[in-house]
Amino acid sequence: MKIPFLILLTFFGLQSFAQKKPNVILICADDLGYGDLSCYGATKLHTPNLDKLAASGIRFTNGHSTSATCTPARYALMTGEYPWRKKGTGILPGDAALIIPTDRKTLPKVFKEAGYQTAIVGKWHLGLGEQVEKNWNGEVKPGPNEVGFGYSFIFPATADRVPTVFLQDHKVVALDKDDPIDVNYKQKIGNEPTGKENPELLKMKSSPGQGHDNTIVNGIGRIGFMTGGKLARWTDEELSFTFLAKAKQFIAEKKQSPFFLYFALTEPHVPRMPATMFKDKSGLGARGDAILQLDWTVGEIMKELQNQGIAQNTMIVFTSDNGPVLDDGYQDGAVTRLNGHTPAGTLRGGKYSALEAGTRVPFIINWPAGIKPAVSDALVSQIDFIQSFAALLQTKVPAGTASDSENQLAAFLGKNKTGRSVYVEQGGALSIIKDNWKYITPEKGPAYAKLVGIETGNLETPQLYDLSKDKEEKHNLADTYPDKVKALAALLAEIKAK
Ligand code: NG6
Ligand code: CA
Repeated sequence: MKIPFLILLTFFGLQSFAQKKPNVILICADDLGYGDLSCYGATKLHTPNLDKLAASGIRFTNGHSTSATCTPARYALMTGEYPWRKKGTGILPGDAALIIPTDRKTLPKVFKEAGYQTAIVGKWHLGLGEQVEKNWNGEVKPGPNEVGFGYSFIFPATADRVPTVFLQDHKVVALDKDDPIDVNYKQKIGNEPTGKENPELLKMKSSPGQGHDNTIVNGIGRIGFMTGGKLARWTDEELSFTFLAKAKQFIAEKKQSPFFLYFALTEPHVPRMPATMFKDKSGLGARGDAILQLDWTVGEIMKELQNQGIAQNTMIVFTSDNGPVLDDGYQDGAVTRLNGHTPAGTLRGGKYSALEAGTRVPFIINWPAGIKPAVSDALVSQIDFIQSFAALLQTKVPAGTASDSENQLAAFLGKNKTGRSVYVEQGGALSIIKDNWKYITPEKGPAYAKLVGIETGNLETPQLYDLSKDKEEKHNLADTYPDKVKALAALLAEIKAK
């Protein structure tokens, strides 16, 4: 007979422990694919820490972000709203303004209002300040602190975009008033070398036709132009160590009160320039090495929770913002040294794609005091975090906000095996999934994105897949079930009109 863990705890007189609000650490990787971890079937790469997290938690086989790129996926995670409802939620440049209204209910606000200490450490990519033109040398706001994080230690956009600096709360870290920072995405500023003009200065070449040839920082050509802030610029090799140190510090400082930490890691997004201890370790080039670094970082967090004595009642949610890409702008061995590794597992597509690998990502929830180890096929999504955590913490999300988010707490805790019945995915095209049937809307444009080497899912006629038997999307059944196509198209139109 199986006795639920919470009842067991009560039986042993540990009721107050069982009822204590858990700490929550949401770890979001950047561009990690469904097949990139050994617990998801990878055989050429070994990720022992994430495997351990999965084995002692719930490993979801049908866990999703909303979108096949970063900004929209993270917008949905924060707000519980489908990003395609709002203009300007595409991949943001490094100087973009904040795209989340500060009066909106967000995931960190749900925690904050329930008495949690909240923090973000890592990649932000949801814009900063009220406008594009901003002074990077003063207080840069509004940003993460204004949308619900009590503490923030971030980089603004992506590792391949300027400004390549950290911001702590509202300030660039290690700012030098005699060397002010300026950023421009329209034209070159200053006299610093660029990847285009001085390729001989690069330690990692950018890929032909994929940009990444503007200002050179740390031997790497970036997207966008930057001057000044020489002391403030990060060293890519220690990016993750820096984030890890800040995350550990927050955990140690806040361990007495419940806390919510959004730990937004940069691996394995480009440029992949891991620390020396991971260089060449995977045998699969820099992308494999970056995944080993990611796994190690997660292991360090798990160790820290043990050391602080709070591992039992800390929930770790691990996921990724979108699917995998090998060549996303730099020649770093990801393609040439792949060695048979399959970043998307058996799925079709990848980052940018409407096919499953665009948004179906690794998804693990571990909470020793609250859930039993399992593998779940429930359809779960990051868009449901806000309503589900509000339910867990017994707080309310006002009507009219987070309106695409569902309370799927039971699925997240392994008590419900189905999860969502209806879900909309965003690649280039929108898709709708209902009861395991997936309809991809007709879309013009190339079926294959050559530069990044990914199937886009674009087809000018409808696509219909039965994911219960064919999550590989090999058999387009649109002609066999025209009524299903019609019904799903109508349902999508209805959701869009909401
Ligand atoms: C693309 C970049 C890619 C990456 C991506 C954002 C080019 C040619 N490609 O536009 O390198 O930065 O944007 O990735 O510029 S994401 O994971 O943040 O969405
Ligand atoms: Ca991403």
